[in-house]
Amino acid sequence: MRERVKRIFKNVGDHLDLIVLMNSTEPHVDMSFFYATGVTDGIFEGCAAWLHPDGSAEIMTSALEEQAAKKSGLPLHIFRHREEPAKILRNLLKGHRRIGINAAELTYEAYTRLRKYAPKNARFLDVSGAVVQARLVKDAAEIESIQKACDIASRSFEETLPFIRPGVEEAEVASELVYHMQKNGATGPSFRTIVGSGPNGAEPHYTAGPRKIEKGDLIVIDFGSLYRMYCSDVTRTVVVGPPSEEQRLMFDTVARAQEAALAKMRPGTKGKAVDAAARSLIDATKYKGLFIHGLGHSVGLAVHDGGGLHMTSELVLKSNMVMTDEPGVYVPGFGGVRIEDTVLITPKGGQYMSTAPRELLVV
Ligand SMILES: [Mn+2]
Repeated sequence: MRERVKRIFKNVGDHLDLIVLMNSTEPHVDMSFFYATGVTDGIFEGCAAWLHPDGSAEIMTSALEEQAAKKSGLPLHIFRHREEPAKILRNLLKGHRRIGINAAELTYEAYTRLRKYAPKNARFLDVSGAVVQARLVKDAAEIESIQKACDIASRSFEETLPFIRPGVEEAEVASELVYHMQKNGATGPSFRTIVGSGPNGAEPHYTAGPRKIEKGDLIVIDFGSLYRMYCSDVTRTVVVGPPSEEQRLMFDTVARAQEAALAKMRPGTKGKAVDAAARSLIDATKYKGLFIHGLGHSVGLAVHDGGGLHMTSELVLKSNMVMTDEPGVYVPGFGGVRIEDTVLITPKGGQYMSTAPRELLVV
């Protein structure tokens, strides 16, 4: 993980003595802790990673997570009761003057503790931008985990398809999908599974509820799995029974927008140009203005892992970034269509990592 730590320091530019990534209580756990240490299991509440400019790192961990932390091969500072971290923090902060913190993920309470135990003349600097920059470009191990998360999600979706039929509740479809993902080796879902049937599909961030699926529904199914702490993010829209002309047109419009964006997903392209490729296509149809969110986002240790591809995005794509390509059209009261894939940026262009069938599936 030395390279990852070095990359964070390099992105900071300024000289720093130390970077501290400090976790609080779930969900206030900084995923960068796992990025920098390479730990792939455990929760690590109240734990911290100490990063040094030479790329080395140390972990302050509770005894609860000692075994998971050991696998990192990094030096450990283990605490067994509540009073111990104070002593460890004071020792580890000693002699450091310029200390980097990931302000985007550090709670104010944890920051106050760091201040308390740091030398009086220490200065804290926010390095969250440098951390995001480092995490945006994935290394081989990260790509391998995301690919596995995509494979599990794709396969589980196909296994769930026969279960989707009139009379089944959205929530039942969601649980069936999560069941298959975990059975296929996922640690769990990477976010709350969305199954939006009929009019519910018009709300992009609807989750899943008691509505029973009806004949003629479009169903937006947005899901992903977690593998070795890495996420996948996929959306498929299915139709119950033969699609109407309107449903087919909506679907084809979104499918063409997704392809148009994919063709732009190559190194050197700005996020806003990728978004525009899909948006201009949709806005040239009767669905103008109904693509109401950004085109995509980075995926990694978090399902929204940093940068995004949207109308004003200045983010420049680089090889080995992993981004979603997820245009949609939402017609209030009628329903929605979204098609989403997790995409690896390669020197030759965007490559779908998720492989679940992409055409309009009739169930
Ligand atoms: Mn997404």
